[in-house]
Amino acid sequence: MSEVADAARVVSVVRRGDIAVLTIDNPPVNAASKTVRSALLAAIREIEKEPAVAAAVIACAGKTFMAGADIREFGRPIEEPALPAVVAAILASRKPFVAAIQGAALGGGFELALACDARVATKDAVVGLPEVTLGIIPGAGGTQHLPRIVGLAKAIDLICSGRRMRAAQALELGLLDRIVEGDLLGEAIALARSLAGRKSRVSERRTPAEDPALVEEAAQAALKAGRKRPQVVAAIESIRRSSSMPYAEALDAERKAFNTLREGTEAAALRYLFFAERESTKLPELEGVAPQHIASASVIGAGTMGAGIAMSFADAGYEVVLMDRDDAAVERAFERVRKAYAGSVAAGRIDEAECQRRVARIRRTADLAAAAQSDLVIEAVFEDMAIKKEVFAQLDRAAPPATILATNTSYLDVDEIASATSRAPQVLGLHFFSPAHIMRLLEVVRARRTSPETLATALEVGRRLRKLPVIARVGDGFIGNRIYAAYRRQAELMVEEGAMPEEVDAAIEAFGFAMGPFAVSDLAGLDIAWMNRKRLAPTRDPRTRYVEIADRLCERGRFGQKTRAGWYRYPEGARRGQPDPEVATMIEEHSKTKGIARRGFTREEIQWRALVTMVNEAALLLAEGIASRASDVDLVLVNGYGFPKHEGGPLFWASRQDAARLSAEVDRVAQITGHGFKRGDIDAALAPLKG
Ligand code: T1G
Repeated sequence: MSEVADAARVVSVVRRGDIAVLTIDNPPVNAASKTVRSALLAAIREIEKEPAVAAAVIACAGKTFMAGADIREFGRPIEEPALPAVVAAILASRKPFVAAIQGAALGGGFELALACDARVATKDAVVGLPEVTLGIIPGAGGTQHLPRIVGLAKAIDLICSGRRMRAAQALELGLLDRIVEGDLLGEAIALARSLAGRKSRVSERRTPAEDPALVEEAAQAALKAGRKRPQVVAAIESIRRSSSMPYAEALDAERKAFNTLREGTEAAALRYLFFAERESTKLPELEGVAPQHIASASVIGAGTMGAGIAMSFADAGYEVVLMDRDDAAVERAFERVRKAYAGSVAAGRIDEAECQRRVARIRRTADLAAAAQSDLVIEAVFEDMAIKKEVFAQLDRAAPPATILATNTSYLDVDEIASATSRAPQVLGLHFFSPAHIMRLLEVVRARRTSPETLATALEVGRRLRKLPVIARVGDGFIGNRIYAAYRRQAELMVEEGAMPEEVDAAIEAFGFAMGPFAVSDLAGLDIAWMNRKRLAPTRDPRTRYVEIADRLCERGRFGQKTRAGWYRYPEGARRGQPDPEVATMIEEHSKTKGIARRGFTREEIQWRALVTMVNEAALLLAEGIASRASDVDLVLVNGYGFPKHEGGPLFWASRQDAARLSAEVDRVAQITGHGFKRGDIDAALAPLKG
């Protein structure tokens, strides 16, 4: 198709009397691709020459306004005209422009709207500048135009958080001129007509004067929340320039900062994760498979996980039943749920009315057969195979034929659990992460006989819960726990060889994890993994290296934070664990007993050993088909295990390392770990990322 035809396809211009309506039509989200930019610029220049045109409206076809620049173009030099040229053309025009916003006006889409003289939107529209979530800053005037409307402090808050605003909030901030209930385009045309002959340019507004202390406070809060990431630092600097530097210079500096960040590794990692999230639920065998309609859900087991899962469903608007073996247990859990919702009201996350709506959606019962009547039943009882199989057998007998049964097990064999029922095609794993009503990640565990309909239904439910569903096959620990177990074991081997827990944690945190493996173990509780080790002990190969230190800690009742002692000790009121000389002595004696001469570790060595262990385990489970693609593994580690987002996940990180070094480091870990270490085909695992 010729460029002209292409341009006409994505941007059409229709005259409504003296108003020109420019409509962008570039499915699925009207991204500002090169073709859209060229066509828009040509159209703006065209109507500029049209004396009969008094004003213009920019609108988008489909369910959303422009959702920003075309992120797919970011990995290569941006072709001209770039979006700033389109923004500049609107501002330079003598004719007023009105943006008509439905769905999402995000990033470059909102920058385009900000360049217009006025903006109208539907009430469910969202607007925002989420660029920092992609490792960049707004690059088409956002850091110069937004502060001119909302002030420096607010602009810092909105741009550095990347927060999306509902239309009502945007109207309050003066970012919208009207919210339209009915005919969006009609209202936009009427407003444009009323502005004819009067051009107002945001670029000519001055950034409102503000108490510097308030601006500084906003900057410090943004740096803290944004962990001082380079894009947050650059955003604050650029926003500040909107009041300290001439407009054209500040705009130029914004673009330079945008391009520098765009070409950086952090932006590449965050782009990779953006598209990985959109790929994670796609499987060829699910194409055209219609999900079952799920109106109600039940959760069996009202422990911490069960209560959190019930809240997730209530938050998403589902009627949900919470069941436990006796009324007292269910009521205790329900009290915890009420308290959690009251906390959300107090924190301003939801209002009282919404709190009451969510609480009212959660019914309680001690009757399993009654709970089995929902469309979807999720079991979250004690991690014991016999107990789970008994529960599934009872549910299978009581539930209607169409009901889907799911287990929240975090490592047990879902095929074996399914074998306790007569409906294996309707059985799968839904592995939530604690706290279940907060953590986005959801491992959807597809058992051998899970049907495509059941899987498609689970993915749809996951999306409706606003979770990030990632498909895993059955295998010990699925994707996340399996990789995490290998990583934690390597960390314990390093402690046996000479490092101290606090050294390993410091190295891992320096790489970007929020917490190192020993601090995480103490937070999660050492007793859970201990039970699992005891479960595996009878089948453990005596030739494999095994570090008994954690067992010794548990035998002494040191289960972590909950007993104020684990790998660290937790004096009254201490937020972080403190190294404990008693543990240091235990570790040194342990090495001596094993005849291991303790040695020093550099931070880099600790990091590489931990990371290549993760990469190797990921390669193994990809080869076994436990995960469908490398990016799924990265999503799991980033969203469920604290792997630093700006590194993109273990496999994305590995794809950026020198292959020879990577291979040598894996060889070294193989040699040190000894018997039982299985080497994965890392080249094969990374090939899709290097394509
Ligand atoms: N560029 C390219 N593709 C995009 C895209 C974008 N900006 N946004 C979405 N897609 C694709 C996505 O990959 C998927 O593709 C399909 O559209 C549907 O998306 C200069 C530099 C708009 C709220 O950060 O938040 O502007 O999988 O599944 O759930 O300053 O998409 O079907 O092949 O997410 O309805 C800033 C990103 C860019 C917004 C719709 N903009 N998008 O959600 O659909 S940076 C953003 C979203 C920028 C300027 C800077 C969401 C959505 P496929 P989807 P959805």
